[in-house]
Amino acid sequence: MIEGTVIKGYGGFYYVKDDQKYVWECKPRGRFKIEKQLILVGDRVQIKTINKKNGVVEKVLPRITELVRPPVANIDCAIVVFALKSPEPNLNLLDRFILLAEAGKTEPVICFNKVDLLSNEEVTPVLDIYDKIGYRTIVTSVKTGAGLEELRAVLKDHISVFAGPSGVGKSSLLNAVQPGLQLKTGEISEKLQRGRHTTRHVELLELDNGGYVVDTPGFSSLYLPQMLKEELAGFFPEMNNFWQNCRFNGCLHNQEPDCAVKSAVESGEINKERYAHYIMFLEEIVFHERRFYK
Ligand SMILES: Nc1nc2c(ncn2[C@@H]2O[C@H](COP(=O)(O)OP(=O)(O)OP(=O)(O)O)[C@@H](O)[C@H]2O)c(=O)[nH]1
Ligand SMILES: [Mg+2]
Ligand SMILES: [Zn+2]
Repeated sequence: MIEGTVIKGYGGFYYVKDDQKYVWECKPRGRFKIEKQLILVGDRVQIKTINKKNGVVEKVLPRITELVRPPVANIDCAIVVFALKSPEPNLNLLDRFILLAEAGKTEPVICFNKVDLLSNEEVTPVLDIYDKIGYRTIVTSVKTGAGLEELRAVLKDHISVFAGPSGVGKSSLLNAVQPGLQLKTGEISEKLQRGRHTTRHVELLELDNGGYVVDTPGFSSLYLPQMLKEELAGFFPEMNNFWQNCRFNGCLHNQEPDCAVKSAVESGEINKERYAHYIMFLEEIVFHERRFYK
């Protein structure tokens, strides 16, 4: 048996890199299908080799972390990439990505790319929202090289995933961070102002500085992770300083009277747009509870 890491799944095969950095093309053992066990990129697996090139995945070792979207295992750090412009950042989607990362026990780092397309005054308000909450943010440009050194430092010695909508520059950033990767990148369609899913597969790449990164195809919508409505506020760190002062225990910061979180929104201490997303997410969770737990 050889142990290795799944670096890619493609056409029914899993590509497993062993500790000598040799890549084996593997089929999963038949029972994986029966037991509906999934093999994810990032998984540590044991394989039995058949010849000098092929093997069979016999066992998936226990995962340290697991992200549902994008589907990857054993990641420490989720680089949530959004373009500041072209395509316009969708902050509702950004907040969903952050939530997914945190629910998957993975630290989110927000990377605002394409800063070359905006003036400083245009960048500051968006950045401020997330800086103030305490999220780690990086502002980058593949065109000017801004922020790339900082991004490299974040990736060093970590296993990170690049996630975000299509066309925001995930693959371009990776190419810039490590010349030689030669990942395919795509033009933004002028008419739609969206990418066209240039990256088609989830793939784990090894960096020269000791880090590993997963490039993923972008997506434009995202379901929330499964959780109880009472848990949601815990994923909005800016609410932490306030909810102890709500009148009701178990206040959902929605319709309840004397809610300290709502007061903080009114006084501007909590960002209104973030709060609006909180309410939208809350309604989504309640809707799912009604459907599934009745
Ligand atoms: N102006 C500007 N354009 C950029 C920057 N980074 C990437 N682009 C352009 O944005 C387009 C999309 O880049 P990709 O790297 O393919 O985007 P992606 O996020 O990997 O997209 P998918 O693989 O479809 O998810 C390309 O035309 C890039 O040249 C940047 O910093 N500034
Ligand atoms: Mg890409
Ligand atoms: Zn409240």
